[in-house]
This record gives sequence, C-alpha cells and structure tokens, in this order.
Amino acid sequence: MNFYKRVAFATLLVLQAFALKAEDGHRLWLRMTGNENAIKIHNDTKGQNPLDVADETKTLRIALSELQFYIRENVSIHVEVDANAPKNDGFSITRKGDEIFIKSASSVGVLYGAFALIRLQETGKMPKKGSTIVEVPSSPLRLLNHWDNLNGTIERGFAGRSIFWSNEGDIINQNAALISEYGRANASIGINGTVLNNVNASPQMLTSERIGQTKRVAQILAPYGIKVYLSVNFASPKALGDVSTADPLDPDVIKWWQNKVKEIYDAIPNFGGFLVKANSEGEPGPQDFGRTHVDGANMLADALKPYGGIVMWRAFVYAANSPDRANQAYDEFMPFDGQFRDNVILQVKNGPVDFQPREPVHPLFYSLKHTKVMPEFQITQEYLGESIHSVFLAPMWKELTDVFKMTEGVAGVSNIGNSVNWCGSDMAQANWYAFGRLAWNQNLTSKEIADEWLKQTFTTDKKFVTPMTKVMLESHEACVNYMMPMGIHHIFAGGHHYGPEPWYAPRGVRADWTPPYYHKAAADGMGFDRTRNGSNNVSLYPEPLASTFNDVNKCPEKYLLWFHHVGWTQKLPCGETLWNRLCHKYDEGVRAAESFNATWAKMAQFIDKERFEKLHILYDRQAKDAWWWRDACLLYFQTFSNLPFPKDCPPARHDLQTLMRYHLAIDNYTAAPIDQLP
Ligand code: BDP
Repeated sequence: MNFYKRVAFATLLVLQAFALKAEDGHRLWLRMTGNENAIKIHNDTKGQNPLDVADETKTLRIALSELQFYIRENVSIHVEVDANAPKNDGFSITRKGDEIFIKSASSVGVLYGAFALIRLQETGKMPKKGSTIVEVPSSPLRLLNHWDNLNGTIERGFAGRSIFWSNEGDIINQNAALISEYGRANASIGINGTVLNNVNASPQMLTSERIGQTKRVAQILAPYGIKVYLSVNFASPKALGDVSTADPLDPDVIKWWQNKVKEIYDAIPNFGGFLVKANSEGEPGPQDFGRTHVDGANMLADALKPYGGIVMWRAFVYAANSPDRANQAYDEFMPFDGQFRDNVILQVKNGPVDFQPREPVHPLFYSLKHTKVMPEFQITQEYLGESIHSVFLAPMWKELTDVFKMTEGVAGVSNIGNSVNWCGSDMAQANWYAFGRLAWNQNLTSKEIADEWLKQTFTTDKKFVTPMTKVMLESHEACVNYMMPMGIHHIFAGGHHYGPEPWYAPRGVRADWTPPYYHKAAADGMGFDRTRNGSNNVSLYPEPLASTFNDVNKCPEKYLLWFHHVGWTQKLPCGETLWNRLCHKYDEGVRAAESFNATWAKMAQFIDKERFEKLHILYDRQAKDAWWWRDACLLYFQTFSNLPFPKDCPPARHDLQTLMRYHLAIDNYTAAPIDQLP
C-alpha cells in the first residue's frame, strides 16, 4: 500500500472501531468491514472525455475507493467509462477468472456498478467466474422529496430536524460531512435527485441567500450523481414583493421567473428543476388568477427549458365540499391530457385520496395517455405508525408498480432527519432502501429487497434473516388489518394521523378532513358508495376494473368498503357477514403484530444489543397500539351495528369512553423519534 492508501485505510479502521462499539444505526445498510488486501484496481477509461468534468472525476474516484476498501475477495477490478457500455446510469459487471470489469457510459453508472458489486458480496452473491450482469434503471428520475421547512422542522417527519435547513441560519457547512454521507447512501441504492424543501413551500426558498445555500448542497451531492431540485411557492414573485401579481400569464411574472431560473442556473449549473403544489390545501396556484394548471405549469416549464430543467406538477388537489374527494384529481387533470409541455411531469400520489395504509391505484395512472406521469410514494410513515410501527412498505408500493411502468420517474417523500439513525427507527431505514431499489428496478420483489436489506443491515445469519423477512413481508398487511381493513380509509385522529379517531368530527372542520366522511358508518352499514349508483368513482377506471369494482360480489375484499356501502349483516363472498368479517380482520392484524413482537424477542442472540433493545420497545408498543386500534374501531362501529363480537373474537381490552378521552400519540406517547425518547 502506498502512503495515501495506508493513511486512508488506518482512518477507516479507526472509524469502524468507533462504529462497532456503538451500533447506533448510523451506518444504515452500509456496514461493510474494510479489507486489508491490496486488491488491484485499474481505471481503464480512455482519453479525457468524459472525465474532464470535475464532478465526473470525483465520482469515479469515489467508485474506486469504495471498491478498494470494501471488496474482500482477492480479485483485480477494472473500471471503465466507455461510450459503448450501458447508458442511462446503467452498468455491466463481467467476471473473467479473478478479473472483474465494471463498465458504464457514465462515471455515475460505474459508481452504481461498484455499489452493486459490494451489495452482491455482502449478500453472499459475488459474481461467478464467466458471468455477466447488466443493469439499467427502470426510472430515469429517482427522487427523494424532503418536506423540510426552512426553520428546520420537517412536515410529517419523525426523525428529528432537517439536515439542510435551520432557523439558526446556514447549517449546511456544519452538516457538510453528514450531507456527503447522505449522498453516498443514496448513490448506493441509485437515487439520483432530491427536492430539498417542503411542498408547502416558503417563498423565502427563492431568495439569493437560500439559493446560495442550495448551491452548497448541490456541490456536495454532485459527485454522488445527485441533482438538487426545489419546491416553489407559486405566489413567490408577489410574496417576495417584486411583482404585484403571480398571474402566470402576466409578462412581469413571466420575466420574474425567467430571471429567477437564470439566477439559479448561474449558481447551480446542474440544477434539476421545480416541484409545485398548487391550488391544494390552501397553497397558491394559477387558479387564484383564473388560470389553469396548464397555464401555471407551462409557464414555469418554459422558463426552465433552456437549461434542461423540469417541472414536477403535483396532482394532489381537492376542494372542500366535494361529494367524493377520490374523483377530484381525475376531474381536474384529465381534461388537460396532452396540453402540458414535454418538460412537465405530473406527480401523482399512488392512491386517489392520500397515502392511506391501503388505497386502490390512482385512476390517473390508467387514464393519462399524453402526459408524462411519475408516482409519488410516501416513505415517511405519516399514516402507518410514524417511526414507531415497523411497517415495510415495498409490498404496498408494488401494488402500483405491478400495474404501472415508471418510465418517467418516481418520487418518495423522505423519512430522513438528523436523528442519529437517520429515520427515527432502524426498521424505517428499510423503506428508504426499498424506495431506492424499486426506483432502480421496479421488478424486484418485496422479498428480494427485504432479504438483501436485512443481510446488509443486521446479519446474514439465516436464523435471523428467514424469520425477519417473513415479519417484514407480513407487516404492511398486518398494519392495514389492525388500522383499517377491507377498504376503510382515513379514520385517523385529526392533525397528527397516528392513532384512531373514527368519531372525530368537530363542528366547523371541513367534512373531508373528518373520518365519518370516509367510513359512512350508520345503522344500515358502512363504507363509501363509489359505484355507478354512488359517486361513480368506479367509472374512472378502465374495464374490466370498473365493472369488477362496481360489483359488490366481485370487488376484491381489500377494497370493499372503499367502493361499497355494505349492510352489517350482508353476506360476503367469503361466507361471513360484514360485521363478523370486520371483527376477524382486526383480530388478524392484532395477532400478526403480537407475533412480530414475539419473533423479534427471539432475535437478541443474532444482533447487537443496542438496536435489538430499541426495536424491542417499538415492537412491543406496536402490538399494544394494534389492540388500541382494534378496540377503538370495533367498539365505535359497534355503536352502529349493535352486534356482538363473533364468539371466537376476544373481548375488548379497553372501553370506548376511555379510548375517546385519550388520543393515542398525543396524550400517551410523544411523537419524538424513538432515539430521543426518555
Ligand atoms: C398530506 C399531509 C400534508 C401534506 C399533504 C401533501 O398530511 O402534511 O402537506 O399531504 O402531500 O398527506 O401536500
């Protein structure tokens, strides 16, 4: 080893020694141990191009050092940026004897190849002699969306404060090393873009001072192949006091945005573009000036076009007093199909209401034919137990990716904060990981992702990986069952969205912000009639889905109460009455949560004490919360059904009055990330 390498290696060992002492989760799935073998690494890239760009050179250097430090087998590795190799961030890995060749048309592709090789090694799948692997990502845009506010708080964040912004001024320099680690972690799973601020965007984001700070983040992330994007407030020109209106057709407004975009690109040449939440939940938008989504999005798109920037325009819109919120995005956007510029992408949440534990696929994914569309998933568990419940979200996201090709891109609302383990809970890291892996390859199965994540994050020991893979794979369905099975949705407590409050309906609150709007429980039954006789939401789907959803006997049980209002004693295709089935589904959820807790309790011997104990507290709490959810929902719905629990269902542990007096999460638990709990 030369001097530089020896120093670097010694530093690495010291860092690892520290890290080994305390398994605080900070290293995520990148827990590889270093390798003293001086494996031979060759950079076979010919000529100067494309390595005449400083960031490209840095990217390649990162790839080389990752391989140098972490590949343990005695092989020699050749990396090469070559125009004939896989393009679009793709790479090939070829093994001939003890030589491994990583090739890509870009240096970031080589970096992805390097991380892929390390992942294969860590999961016991090092390429065999004579084999070739070629990977090209499913989605060109693989983006995190941070809902970080400029004062450092994070909307729906359960892992501490923002790593980018703070009230106390510029924390970016202070956090430079952390932001670089963030870049590395994202690059290791193929994420190539990040929106740095909340969709409920402050106009202040576009001041010169904040653009300067954004530039710094962009510089730190560029070598990892990550572009930065910003959420913008549509009223910025007016709100910042520069123009008297924000009307997208006003020449002064158009000029303002052109100048602002130029200012950004002068500072950040590889800037990605804008994300916009307009005319939604009180945010300003073109409709405030009698204009349309198309007028607004295209005006911004035209300003960004000369620089190659894009607009991600969100389709999450709904107005008060609509008879069915699930119809609204479709009604507002379908008439515009084909009218958006080619650098506009409509960003659509996976379901038509709002990141519920389960929703049918948003109808816009089936119907938009001439508009670019990218799904928006929520990695942070706003509606799935925050950073307290361990719920692996890949199976939920697969419900969309199994029917929709993400050819334009995909966004995930991040669960990252300055909590030492990044996500508030060690298990929640799996959702960040799964998002990146699915964005890279939407055909991966949930099982493959869980398996490789567990092996890298905890141990490759089968006695741990096998039972915990099962727990992870069952965890989403369990959460649906103990919170809101059979198509029930949005019965959360108002505001924090952690615990159940199906009864929440204070006077003066918009109907569509209260659970009774969604569950419609009454003496005759429960569920939202979205059939052709009801809100006709079923007709927004193509055939045969529309007819299947419309028919109470054919509608999948998991969507039953989403599409139908069903009588309490009505017999379902499974043979049970609605009431009995509902009781059994809640019980299934509780039993599963208890079994996860019991399985985890047996895992102590396989992993470190620190993470074991923290998660043990969480799994225990999840099981208790599952009981709380089940009792609250069943006892409340029982006031309408007036029916007893079926004989094989255990009696409630709580009484309804008590459950209604306390608010799960607010009075009982603090919403602080677990590693900050007393
Ligand atoms: C809802 C969240 C809210 C977000 C909104 C959005 O409760 O905090 O601002 O989505 O996506 O789920 O814009």
